[in-house]
Amino acid sequence: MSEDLKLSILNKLAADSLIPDTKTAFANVSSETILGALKSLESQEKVTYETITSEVSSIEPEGLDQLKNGSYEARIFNAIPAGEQGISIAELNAKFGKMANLGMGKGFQNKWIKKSGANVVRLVDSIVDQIKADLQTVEATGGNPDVEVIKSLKKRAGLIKQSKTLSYKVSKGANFSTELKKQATDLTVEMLQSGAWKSSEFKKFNFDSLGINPNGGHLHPLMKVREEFRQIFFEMGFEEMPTNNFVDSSFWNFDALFVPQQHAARDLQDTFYLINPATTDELPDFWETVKDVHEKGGYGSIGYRYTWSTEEAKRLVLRTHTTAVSSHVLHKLAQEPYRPAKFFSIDRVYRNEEVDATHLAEFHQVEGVIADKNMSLGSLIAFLDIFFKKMGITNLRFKPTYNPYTEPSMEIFSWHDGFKKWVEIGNSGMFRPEMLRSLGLEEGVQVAGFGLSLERPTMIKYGVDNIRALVGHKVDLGMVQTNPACRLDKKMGKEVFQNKMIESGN
Ligand code: FB9
Repeated sequence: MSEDLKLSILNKLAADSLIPDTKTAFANVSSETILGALKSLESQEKVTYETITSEVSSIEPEGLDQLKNGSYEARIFNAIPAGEQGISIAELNAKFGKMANLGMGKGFQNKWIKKSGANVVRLVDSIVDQIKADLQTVEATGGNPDVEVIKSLKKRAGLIKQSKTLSYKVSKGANFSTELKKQATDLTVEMLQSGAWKSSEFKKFNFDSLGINPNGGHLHPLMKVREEFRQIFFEMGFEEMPTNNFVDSSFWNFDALFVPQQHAARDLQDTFYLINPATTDELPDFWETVKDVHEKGGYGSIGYRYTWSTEEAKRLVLRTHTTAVSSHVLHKLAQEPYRPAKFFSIDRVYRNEEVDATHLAEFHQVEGVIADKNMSLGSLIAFLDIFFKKMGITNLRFKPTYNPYTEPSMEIFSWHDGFKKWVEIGNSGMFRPEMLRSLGLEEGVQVAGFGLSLERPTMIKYGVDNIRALVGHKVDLGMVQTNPACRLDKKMGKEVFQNKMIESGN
């Protein structure tokens, strides 16, 4: 196809030495196809061309109806009998439906008709239906009437639509000829061996052609919000904890955190226990310290007064919280000379829980721990104020709660303007000495901790009200590919907490 088109362009040029407007010369060929042929002929310098942009008007369905049957006002006028009596508006409405109002409105405007009581009467004997006439002009000129006509028709919505058309003025190029030699697009070994390259014409490289957009990866919204949290933590001087072990022993996930072995959280319906391997071979060297504090207490605690089982502690689990990672890191910290330290983790945790619109069996926990001396619950509250302010969440309130590994513990709430209610945005507390001392941290070192999920803020940020639309096999990849960048800044918090928070069980 395009070869013949190229040939017919060259022949036309040979005949007329100029093609003033390809749209008329090649009426049934799209401007894209013509452009393709011209670009190729231009690359062989056979032709040069200029682009002609013109507006063409096409008549919309409503326009076609008035072209065929006259404008609404003309139809109304023609329906009104001459004379004082005229016709009742009710009759016109009955006869012309919603067009009656439009027609009468224009008729009044054009001073063709007027109201008299419940009727309308003619003010003139005859009218000129300019709308219909203009539409006929558009049709007759193939959509190129003069601007007056366009202007008056554009005043009425729905009659005509204007679209830009491209056309080209083509002239002979420096290397014009009517014979089209197939241009080589590659210098091949055969051409080199045969010497054919000497007589071949090579297609010019088109350096403007756009490359194929490599289908790049897209960060999942969760990962974008995760990145925002990471930046906030780094900003506040936190070190990131290594979370690349979803499987851990009950010892690190529970026992080291002073969670008693018969605690409900350790039950099957809350925790995924591994079957193979079901247990870890050995416990870390300070396991007896943990055993003792569970059984007999110490460090000011009376302990739980039960027989602690190493077998139970060795059972392998899918970690139920990244606090398991915190216990590893705090134990390692205890091996070093004392230093205040801040650590954070953001990664997957597993809870064998009922799945509902906002809870899956796995979610990402965001956790921060702050080890220091002379820290009080007040410093934790003050810290949380600053932390959440960095994502635009203000106006916090704290409600006492219970965690086996922190005392005192607090749920964190923030007032949500949109829902006129307090929304739970996390949990926190001061880690118990039974945990810290048995991990090896010296007397006087306190550790504050807090945690929240990654899914909740992400769902709110991206307006996702069912977690399955955010995570899992039902996610539409389009959402991942097109979701906007994430800024967990002041605006976000305000925006989230002022208008869009999902009415979900928080
Ligand atoms: O994320 C939660 N809520 C939340 C967070 C942010 C948010 O939006 C922000 C605007 C940007 C909106 C809501 N929660 C914690 C509260 C609830 O959603 C809760 O119902 C569900 N929780 C999860 C656990 O569910 C079983 C969220 C998850 C959670 C809970 C507690 C911790 C971590 C995650 C913790 C902890 C902790 C405590 C002390 C010391 C160390 C860690």
